[in-house]
Amino acid sequence: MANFEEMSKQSCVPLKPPGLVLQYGTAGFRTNASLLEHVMFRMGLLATLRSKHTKAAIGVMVTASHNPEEDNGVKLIDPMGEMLNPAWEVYATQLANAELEQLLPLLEDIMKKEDIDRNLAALVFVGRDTRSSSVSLAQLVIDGVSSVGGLYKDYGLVTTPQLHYMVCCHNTKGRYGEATLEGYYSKLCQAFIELTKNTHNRTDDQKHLTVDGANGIGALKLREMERHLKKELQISLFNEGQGKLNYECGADFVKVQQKPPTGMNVNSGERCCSFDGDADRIVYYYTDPDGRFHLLDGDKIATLISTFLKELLTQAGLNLKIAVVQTAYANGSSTRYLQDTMKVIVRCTKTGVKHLHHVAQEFDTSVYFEANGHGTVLFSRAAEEKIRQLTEDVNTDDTRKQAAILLQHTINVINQTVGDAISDMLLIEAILALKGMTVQQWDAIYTDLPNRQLKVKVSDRRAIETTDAERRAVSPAGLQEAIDVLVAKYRSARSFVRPSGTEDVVRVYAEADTQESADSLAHEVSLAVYHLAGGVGEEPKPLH
Ligand code: G16
Repeated sequence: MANFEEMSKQSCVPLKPPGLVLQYGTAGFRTNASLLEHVMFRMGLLATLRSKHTKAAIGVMVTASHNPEEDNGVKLIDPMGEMLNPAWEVYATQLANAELEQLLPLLEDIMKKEDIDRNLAALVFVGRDTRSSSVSLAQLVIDGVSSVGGLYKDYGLVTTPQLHYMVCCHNTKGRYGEATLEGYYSKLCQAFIELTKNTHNRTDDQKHLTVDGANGIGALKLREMERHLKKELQISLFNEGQGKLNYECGADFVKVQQKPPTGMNVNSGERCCSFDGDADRIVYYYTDPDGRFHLLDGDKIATLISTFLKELLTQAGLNLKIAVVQTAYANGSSTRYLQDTMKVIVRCTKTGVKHLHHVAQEFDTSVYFEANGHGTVLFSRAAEEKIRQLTEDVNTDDTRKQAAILLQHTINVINQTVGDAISDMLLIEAILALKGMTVQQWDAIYTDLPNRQLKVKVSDRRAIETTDAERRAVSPAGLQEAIDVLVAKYRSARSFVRPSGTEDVVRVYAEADTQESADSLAHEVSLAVYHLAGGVGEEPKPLH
C-alpha cells in the first residue's frame, strides 16, 4: 500500500465528485464518463485485492456497452471469465462511494474480512472499448493496480467477451484456449469451419451476412477476424466507426425500436445482424418484400440453438438435461414454444447475464439468453467429458459419433464465459448452414406476441422495487394493482416495470395480441409509473 499512501499524499488519486453516489448495477458501474475517474482507479485497487484473494488473474473492462458515447463504465471479470462475485459487488460499491480518507481503512477492512495475504502477487487484465474517454479511464485502472503493487496486462482495444475469454484462458493455463486475440480468432473460426465443412452446395447468398457494427469495437474485431474465416462466411460490414457509437444503430436500438439501423443497406429478404457497443449482444433481422421488418431477438436465438442441441444430443444418444434460461422480457410465445413444443426445462431469472449464467450452471447443457440478444450456451464438465469420450469411442456407430463430433465443434465455437456477439454469430451461421435453413424459416418457428418497451424518467428509480424475477412491483404502493387493472383490459396481455441497472430510467415492458394493444398498454403503464413513482419532465405521450 506504500505507493498508494504516497500517491494520496501527493493528490495523485482522482477525487470523487462531491455528493456522487453510484451503485454496482446490472453490469458494473455506468454513468457519464466525466464522473468516473475515481471509480476506475478504485476498481484497479479492488481488482488487485480480488486477484490476491483468488490467486488468479482478474479482468477489468472499461465500457458502457449499449449506452450513448458520452457515458462510460466498468465491468469486473472473475477467474473463470464470469462476472464479479456478488459479495464483492458490495465492496465495489463501498469503494466507489468512499471519501478519500476512508479508502485505506476500507481496503484494510476488505483484506481482513477476506483473509487476504497482502504479500501475494496480483495480476489484472485490462481492456477497453472505442469510446474516446476509454483510453484515459483504462489508464486510471492501471494506476490503481500499480499503486498497490499489482501487475497488469493491457489488452487495449478488445470486445468485452474477448477480455472474459483471455481471463479464463490464462487461469485455466491454456486449457480453454490461448490468451491472445489470435488464439481467440483461430479457436472460434476453426470450429466454425469444421462445423460447416460438410454442408454441401452452400451458395454465396447463404454464406453472406450483413452486419451492423454499432460503430463500436465489434466492427474492428470482426475485420481482424475476417481472414480466419477463409470466405466460409462473407461479411458486409456497416457502421464500422464512421458514425457515432450506438447512435441509431446497434443491437439495443434495433431491438427496442423494432426497426433496422441507419447507416446500413438492408436488402429485402437478406439476413442481417447487429452487435451492441461492446459486442456482447447480437440480434438478427430481415425485411420482407412488403418492406415489413422482422426481428429475431435473443428468444429466437435461444430457440434455434436449443433445438439444434437437443437434436444432436438425441442423435448422440446422450442423456443430458437441457434447459433454457430467460428473463421477464422473454416473449410469451417463446416460453410457450420451449415448454410445450420443445419440452425443455425453462427457468426465469432477474435481468442481468450474471443471474442467468448462475442458474444455467445447474444443468448439463443450458442455453441462456436475454431477449435483448445477450446470451450464450454452457456445458457442464461432465457433459463435455461424455461428448469427448463418445468422439473417441471405437465401438459407437457413425450416427452417434458424427453427432458427438458436431457437439465437440459446437463447444469450441461457443464462448462459454459470457454472451459474445461474434461467437453467437458464428454458431447461428453454422446452425443455419447445417440445417439448410433460411432466416425466414427460422423466424417461422413461432410467432412473437407484439410487444413494446418504453423508458420513464423518475426522480429516484430506486422507488420501484420488484419481486418474482422482476415480474411484479412491490413498491411504490398501488403500482402493481394499477398495472393489473390495465393488463386485464387487453387480450393475451402482460406487463411489468423495473428500474434499469445501466441507465437512469424505469423500463416498461408490455405485450398483447396486437401491436396497437401492446403500444397502448405500454403507454398506460408508463403513465402509472410516472404518476405513482415520481415521474419527472413531460408526461409520457401515446405512441400513436
Ligand atoms: C447489460 C447487462 C445485460 C442487461 C442490460 C440492460 O448489458 O449485461 O444483462 O440486460 O445491461 O440492463 P438494464 O435493463 O438493467 O439497464 P450491456 O450490453 O449494456 O452490458
